[in-house]
Amino acid sequence: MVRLLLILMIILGFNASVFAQDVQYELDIEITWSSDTHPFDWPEGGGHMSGVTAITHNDRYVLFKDGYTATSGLRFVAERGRVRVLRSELEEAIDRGWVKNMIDGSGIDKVPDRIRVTFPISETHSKFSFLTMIAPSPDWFIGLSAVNLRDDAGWRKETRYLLWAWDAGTNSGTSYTSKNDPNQPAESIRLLATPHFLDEAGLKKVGTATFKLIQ
Ligand SMILES: [Ca+2]
Repeated sequence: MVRLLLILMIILGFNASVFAQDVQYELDIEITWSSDTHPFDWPEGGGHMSGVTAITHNDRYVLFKDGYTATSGLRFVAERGRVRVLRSELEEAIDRGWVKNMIDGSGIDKVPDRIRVTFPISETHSKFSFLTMIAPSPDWFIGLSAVNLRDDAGWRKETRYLLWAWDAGTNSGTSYTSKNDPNQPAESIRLLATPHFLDEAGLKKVGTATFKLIQ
C-alpha cells in the first residue's frame, strides 16, 4: 500500500512538473529622467531611450553586473542603441540553454514617458533582465540584471525596482553629447555618478520598473 502511494506520488509529481505552465508578467518601465528632474547639462535635442531588449534566463547568464566588463553586445547598446550584436550573443545563450525568451520592447522618443512589456516566464528560467540606452550619451544605459520573479512562496505578484544610470565602461565621455572616445582597455561596468545623476542626497533615480503577475 505504501509502495503504491509512493508510486502514485511520483507519477503525480512528475505530471505536475511536465504540465507546469509559463506565467505572464507585465512590466511597466516608467522613465522619469527629464530636463525637470535632471537639468544638469541637459542635451539640447532632448533625451530618449533606445528600444528595450529583455530576456528571461537562469543563473548561468549575466546580462550585466557591477564590476564586470561589458560584452560587445552591451557596448553597442550603451554607446549607440544598436541591438544586433547583443541579439547574436543572446541567440548563442539560448542555444546553450541559459536564456529562454528574448523580448523586444519599444523605446522612448522623448522622455519622460513609459514603456510596457508583457512577457512569459518559466520556473526553469525565472530570472529577468533588460537594458536600454540613455540617449544621447557616451556609454550610459539603464536596466535591471537577474531580477528573480520566483521565490519559495511561488511567483511574486507585484514588485517594484528603482532604476539607476549605469556606465558601461567602454567610452570615456563625460557629457551626454561628448565625442566618441573609447576606453582602451575597457573599464568595468559601474553605477554612473557624474553630476548628471547626482545631487546632495546621492544618486538620482532615472525611473522605476514595476512587475505585475497577470496570469
Ligand atoms: Ca563611460
